[in-house]
Amino acid sequence: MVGSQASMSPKRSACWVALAPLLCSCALALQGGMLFPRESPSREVKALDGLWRFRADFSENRLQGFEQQWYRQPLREVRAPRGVPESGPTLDMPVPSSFNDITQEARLRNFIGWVWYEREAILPQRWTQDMDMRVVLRINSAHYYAVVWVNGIHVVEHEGGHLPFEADISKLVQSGPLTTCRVTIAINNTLTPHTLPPGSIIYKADTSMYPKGYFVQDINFDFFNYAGLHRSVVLYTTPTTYIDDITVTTNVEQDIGLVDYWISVKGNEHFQLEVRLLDEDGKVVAQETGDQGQLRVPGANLWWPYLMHDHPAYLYSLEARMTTAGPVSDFYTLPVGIRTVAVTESKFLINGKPFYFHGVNKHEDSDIRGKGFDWPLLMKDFNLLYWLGANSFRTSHYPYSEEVLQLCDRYGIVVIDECPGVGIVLPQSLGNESLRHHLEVMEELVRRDKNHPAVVMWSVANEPSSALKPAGYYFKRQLVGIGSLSTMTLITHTKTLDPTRPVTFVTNTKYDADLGAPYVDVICVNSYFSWYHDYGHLEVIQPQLKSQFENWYKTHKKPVIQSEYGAEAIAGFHEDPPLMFSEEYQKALLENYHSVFDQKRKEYMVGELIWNFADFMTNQTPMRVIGNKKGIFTRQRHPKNVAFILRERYWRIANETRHHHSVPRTQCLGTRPFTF
Ligand code: BDP
Repeated sequence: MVGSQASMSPKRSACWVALAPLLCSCALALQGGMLFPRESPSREVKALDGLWRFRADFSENRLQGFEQQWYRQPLREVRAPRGVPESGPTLDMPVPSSFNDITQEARLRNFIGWVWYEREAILPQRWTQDMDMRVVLRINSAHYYAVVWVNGIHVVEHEGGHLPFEADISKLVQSGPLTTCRVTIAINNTLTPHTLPPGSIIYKADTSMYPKGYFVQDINFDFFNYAGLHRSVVLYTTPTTYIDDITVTTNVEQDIGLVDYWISVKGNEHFQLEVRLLDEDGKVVAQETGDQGQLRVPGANLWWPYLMHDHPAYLYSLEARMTTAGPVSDFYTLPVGIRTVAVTESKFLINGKPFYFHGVNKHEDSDIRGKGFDWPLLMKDFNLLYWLGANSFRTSHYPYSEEVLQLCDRYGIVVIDECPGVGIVLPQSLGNESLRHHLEVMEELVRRDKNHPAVVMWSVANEPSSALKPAGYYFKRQLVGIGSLSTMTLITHTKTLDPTRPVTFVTNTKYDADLGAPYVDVICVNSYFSWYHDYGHLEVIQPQLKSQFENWYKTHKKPVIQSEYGAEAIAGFHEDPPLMFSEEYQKALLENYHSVFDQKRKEYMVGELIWNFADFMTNQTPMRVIGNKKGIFTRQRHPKNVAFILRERYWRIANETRHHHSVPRTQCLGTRPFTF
């Protein structure tokens, strides 16, 4: 990679500098909600999926696009001033998709720096003429840092590649006789020690070995840093007085389902709210008025995980109807699952019943699309999860698309919702600057996913260097100074945002050295016995795994999940006796793990999540053969032999634990509202 600087426009650095005091000064609470854009009688949604014009800024400093203000006129018409070389023609780029694997250009696949996306959207006339309508531009995922212009006017910037952000563009599109608007999005995929995930740009200054200005992106996580517009970009409308956010928490008393709700309305202080809860047959089972209240549902159908009940994943619909004295009204419908979550010293309880996670870790990853959202892939994955008898997954190692979580709600797949805190290994990634950003990402994550019944636990990180001294403070749970969010560290902060769900992070640190583990609700441990050490020695797995469980439990007296374990197998490689990378070795390794799991799940072990659901792309290294091959399915979702072993196991476990019909006692961790 050639270039003197990978990343930041002056604008970008300025933005980060400007954010710092804001975040320090306890003003972490985000402005406004992030309700999923849904059509309703008062709301329209227009997806801007399809082909966008695309140009990567290959200039040496990667700043040509900013210097030439590519956002000011349609990208295709940009003519470089005399003497300055053209940065190249535009390409057609599909959205949603990563850009990396779309073309045959190696330099685009490995590109670091700014890429530019642009397209026109045709607006219905009423959107531009009805002054009682808001028009909002929402970008569901732009990895990693994004700057957005509409008709050449800067409208929003956002840091972080996995969570949505929005701009109200009503004024821009309603200021003249416009029928189209031009959306330009510049995206920078550079990772620094303070981004999430972190990374470092390494400059290779030795010109006897590298071309002038050569640099590479170094990362400490094991998946390819795909970039681009990974999820839909949408335009949607609301009335000018509108339902901005809804927060729902649920509880159960005897056989009565309790749905507490808080609704925030923006645009006018004078409004009425009617809230109705409908069952799956469309019958109103409870109603209330006002912006907060409790809906009581006698004989409630609870939301149960897949394979735990005959009718899993029961969803009610919460219909919110806001009216004002004038003609404006707004409608929003939110799916609601009534369920409780609790953790004891040795159990994870859903609706008061012990829940055992038999599931997978996933990635958003596939051929050609990279991390681009794709409905056929998603449905295939859910069909495979059902086939496998999996009841859960962890969103390793970043928040997945909202459509994924909606399907989990509908199918009863339980989710450990992980933020992009992966690869936090350098001491500077455990400092205040990183922590501030991490707290904000947790706010964005909880704000987006708080209402999903499928989400039962937050994971704030994967395998951080939790033995390093600053980790104790970084992950801490106690409130150090009342009234100041900046003094709350990661786990406290997350628990304040959502007192109803347990919080964890996933560790691979030794049980007696982990400074963050005292603050989690559930111990989640990754281990790779007989893979990353004692290679080839399957016989060490059982004693090592037993000590792992016993040590963690003895030290912390908390339920334990085996959050990762696995072995690489290249589909079609066979060896007997088993050798590493053969399907037989993967099978034998799993069977050794399973015999220990079967002892420990009678005690305090509450879950096993295989690494990984499917093979996935990584950086090129001598340890990886075109990606990580620890999938039980190939990247194309073909089963390896081990998928059948796991299928037999998961169905057997499910049959031991299904059919819990009795009504649980109240088991919620709390019912306070969120603090947005
Ligand atoms: C674990 C990481 C995961 C890796 C896996 C592996 O959490 O992201 O892909 O190791 O090496 O430590 O396969």
